[in-house]
Amino acid sequence: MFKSLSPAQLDPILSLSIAYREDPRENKMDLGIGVYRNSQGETPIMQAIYQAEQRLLQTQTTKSYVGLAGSEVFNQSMMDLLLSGSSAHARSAVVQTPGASGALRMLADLIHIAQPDTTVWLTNPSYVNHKPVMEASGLKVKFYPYFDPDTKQVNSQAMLAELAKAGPKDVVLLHGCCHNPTGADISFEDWQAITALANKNGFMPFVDIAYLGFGDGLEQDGAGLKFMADNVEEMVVATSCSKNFGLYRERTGAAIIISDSQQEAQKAKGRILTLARSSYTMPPDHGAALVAEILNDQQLTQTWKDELDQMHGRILRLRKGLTQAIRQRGSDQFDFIEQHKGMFSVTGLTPKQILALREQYGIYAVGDGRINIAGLQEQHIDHLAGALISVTR
Ligand code: PLP
Ligand code: TYF
Repeated sequence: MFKSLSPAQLDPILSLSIAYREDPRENKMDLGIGVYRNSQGETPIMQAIYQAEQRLLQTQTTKSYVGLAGSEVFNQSMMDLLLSGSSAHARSAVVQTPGASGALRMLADLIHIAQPDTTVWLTNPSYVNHKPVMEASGLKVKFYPYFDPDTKQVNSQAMLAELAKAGPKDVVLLHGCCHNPTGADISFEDWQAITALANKNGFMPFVDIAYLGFGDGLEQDGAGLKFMADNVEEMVVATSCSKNFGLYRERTGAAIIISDSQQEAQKAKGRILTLARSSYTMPPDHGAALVAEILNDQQLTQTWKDELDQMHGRILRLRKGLTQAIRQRGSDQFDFIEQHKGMFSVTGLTPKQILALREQYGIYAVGDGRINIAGLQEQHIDHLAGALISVTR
């Protein structure tokens, strides 16, 4: 049966992690996969998660099934986290999913069922898995102008000019904050302009928000999404607890459907549950149970917010430190790193230069020029600054 299969194409980011692990050099540096690391280079379990786990151990009495939508306490908490104070709250429904990845796929499947000839518009470039997931659901994919390789910021004008051509058969995917891979985010004015275009021309926004709290903090990172949710009739959101709760392997996320009424949102939720039943049936519980515990306890919520703030603060210091170290070497060509948001920056390095970083310096970065700032250790800043200048000279 399987002999006719051709070998699978490996995910470029996951393959990079494997290559890094196999590299025997002691001073190697992993700036590839999007995982937050502390000053010691570790990805520790967050304090709030640790405390919630202790509580769960004491209070959980069964591992029996939860239900197709996962934990409704978690679902409600995610909605509150993203949409508190928003008028969209009352016309939204949430399904717990295995990570944002699960949410992306369920929502893409839902769109395909509702309107099979939909085209999903992605930022150019976008998260490596966006295109494969959308295409696996049977949707067409096209890219809209986003990152300007010269300024290393969003080319807002080109983006809005292209999005003005999207219509009722289109879905426009936006990164809620901390754009992956570039680190270049749209402004609040862009959110307003895209909202106006959606209302005028009838496309549906699809927001993927996987890094809430890593850019400018919890409130500000969700501001664009909340404005849009308040002002459009229909949109969907995929969200993740992988990064901001450090729950990567626990596969914790949610799909949110915002519609013109609670009834319509619930109908869409029902269809997602049918889709889940025909694939994984139910999401894993553990991560969602922890998040629900944290977000429904004032003290745990505060512990979580404080730690997230520290992580966010550390990323800002790393961005500043790296830019300064490069400047001290007489170059301002990487100043944009300080302006970028979240874990990643696309540096503009060519695949050849990225290879040189890896071969000559043991620095692992993604082939498209992306570096994970949150993977950097303070004592390696100088080494990285020198290497970046050397390979681009
Ligand atoms: N969306 C974006 C933009 C991401 O960067 C990631 C990264 O992991 C995901 C979705 C998937 O997240 P999860 O681990 O929750 O599936
Ligand atoms: O972009 C990243 O590095 C993260 C992690 O197939 C990731 O989003 C990378 C590749 C992948 C799944 C997750």
